[in-house]
Amino acid sequence: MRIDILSVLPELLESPLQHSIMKRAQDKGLLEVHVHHLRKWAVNEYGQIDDYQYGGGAGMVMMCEPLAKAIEELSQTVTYDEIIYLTPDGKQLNQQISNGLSLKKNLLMICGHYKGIDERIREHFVTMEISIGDYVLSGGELAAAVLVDSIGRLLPGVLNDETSALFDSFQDNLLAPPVYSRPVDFRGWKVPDALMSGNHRLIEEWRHEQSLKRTQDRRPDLLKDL
Ligand code: 6GU
Repeated sequence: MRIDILSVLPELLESPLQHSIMKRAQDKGLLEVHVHHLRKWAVNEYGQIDDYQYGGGAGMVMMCEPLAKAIEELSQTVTYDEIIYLTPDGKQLNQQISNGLSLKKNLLMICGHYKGIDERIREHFVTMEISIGDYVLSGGELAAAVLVDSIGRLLPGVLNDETSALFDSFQDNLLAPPVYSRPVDFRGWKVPDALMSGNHRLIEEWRHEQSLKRTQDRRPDLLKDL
């Protein structure tokens, strides 16, 4: 999969995409991420990409021209399956959306700043608008990093058996069960007997029960969705 990202703060995207599982995905050639500085398509020699909003009011708007030029130039070499604008008024990201996007070949992500991007870019270029939750971030970069991570780890071959996405919370609308490691007794706090039984069926039953209980207690809304 290839992901292109348009940003005015590409530095914010570097670290999250260059370590751990995202690094492995790229090293293995399963994921290619290209971050483009929007200033490359600025309207003048001062690197301007934003301007005041019509109608007045505080806050700048990211202008049409740099975004349109960037999208059109990139689209000459890549055919995008989706052009995604990261915005707090988009559809809230969930595992289903990430699963769907992980099946695509080419994605373009646009990170907003200031008051956001000119509405005409949303109308004429953007095919999907995504928010990562009901809170405000300073810009779309951290949201784009979250989205790339959630998609990238689903690509076939990125995760190994141990980290398999099949066992993730949310993949089956259930939260993950509690986990324990050595020692079996820490300060008198014991590992549940079921996990020490050596009986795989008993262990799986216990884990499933715990998942259900945890989901009922903490996220009853997930069970309603089933
Ligand atoms: Cl995608 N962008 C910004 N700026 N804030 C957000 C967000 C996105 N999702 C939640 N808050």
